Amino acid sequence: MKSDNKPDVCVVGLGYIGLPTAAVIARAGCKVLGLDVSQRVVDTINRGEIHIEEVDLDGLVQGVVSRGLLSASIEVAPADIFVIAVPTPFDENHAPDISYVLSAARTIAPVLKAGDVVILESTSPVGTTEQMRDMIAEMRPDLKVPGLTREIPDISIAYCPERVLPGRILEELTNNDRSIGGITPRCARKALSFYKRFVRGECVTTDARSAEMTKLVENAYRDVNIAFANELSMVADRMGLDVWEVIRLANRHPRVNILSPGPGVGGHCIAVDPWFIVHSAPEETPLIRTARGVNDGKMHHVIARAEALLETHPEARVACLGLAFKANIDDFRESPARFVASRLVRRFGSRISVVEPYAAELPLEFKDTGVAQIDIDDALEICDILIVLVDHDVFRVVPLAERADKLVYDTRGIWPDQPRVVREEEAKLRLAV
Ligand code: SAJ
Repeated sequence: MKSDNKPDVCVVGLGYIGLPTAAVIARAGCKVLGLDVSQRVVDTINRGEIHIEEVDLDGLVQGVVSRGLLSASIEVAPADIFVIAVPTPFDENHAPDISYVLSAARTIAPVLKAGDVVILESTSPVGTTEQMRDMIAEMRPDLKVPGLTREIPDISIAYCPERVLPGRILEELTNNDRSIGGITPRCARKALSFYKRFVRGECVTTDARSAEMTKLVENAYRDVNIAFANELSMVADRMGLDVWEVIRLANRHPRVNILSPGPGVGGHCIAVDPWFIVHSAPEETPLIRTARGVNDGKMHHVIARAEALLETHPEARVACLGLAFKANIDDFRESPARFVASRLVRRFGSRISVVEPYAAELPLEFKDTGVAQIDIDDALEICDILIVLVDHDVFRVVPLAERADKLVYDTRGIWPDQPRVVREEEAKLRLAV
């Protein structure tokens, strides 16, 4: 550590979590080296630019790079703190793949020295931090590692999951509480003193396995609760009820807080992490597994209803509003809206137009389908049917007067004042689905 007492930090993985994290640590005055396997990413960051979209991240990265606090490389270098933020996907059987974590550990192991702290932030199945520790121990028999020595270990290893919401990453990185799980209590304390440098939220220490499980539980909790809302929406469709009205009323109960139905659950966290729990305890997780099924099933329900609506109006021109996985962001990965729109395009071709103000161009699967990307004003002018798939603010603010004569299938409930599809239409849809 240098004389100013600020540790040098190496952040492994410069994606949606790693880059903002690296930038925030650099803003706190630490010298940060960001490590990535992509030369393109490294070059972009070293120019002071960014390769992902996130509110205010461009200015922050530009600032810390120009002040010499953040630089990127594909080559590891010694540091005092190592933060690993690499992806943990799952395979076709929903088994978690921690190979990127282990490969990150392999990368940093040769440069570790006594006093260093290694922190894993990637969402990981329980036990991953210990596996990472074992790998480091194997590669560096000269170092005493925590949990495998009776003496004071040379290095500290901890798990500290990120909790940030895309679109609010910088704010949440600093303000959210953090759980910090050490392989030993001493490891947790070492990691704690690092996070205190840039986190204003409360940092709570625990053991690594509990912290790993906590992260999975947070996202599974949300998935299960969204599944409840989505199931209600399908029940309401069957019964000809307005689910939004029912939820609004039910939520007036002081102990009821039902989330919002939508076209399904997207993103790379909530639809993924519950599987890590199911994979570890398949017998004990019928609820979590079923919730996943309900949320994935909701996409197919939306497709079936939209198809029925389009079939009963063969002349109608149709706009799908939104492709992003949620409101007001430009992230189209694992997006139910994108899945629904592409299925409709495949079936109905150029009858469908897509409105996505956050996309400069439509994703690949829309190429050569004859589908047009139009803006919301054109959609309101030329389309007879509007299928709301994302609750972007630009859609939400369209006043009733401009859409009252449209047939609307609002999967997000953004227009509670929209006259319901006439009773006859509803009956047809119910029969069709
Ligand atoms: N959604 C609904 N109805 C709702 C809320 C969300 O259908 O009432 C849908 C969204 O449209 C989206 C999906 O769920 O498709 C997920 O969106 P989200 O905003 O709930 O969450 P993410 O995936 O952007 O971020 C989550 C967050 N986890 C929790 O809120 C427990 C975030 O704090 C985590 O850091 C992030 O996962 C992560 O990286 O794990």
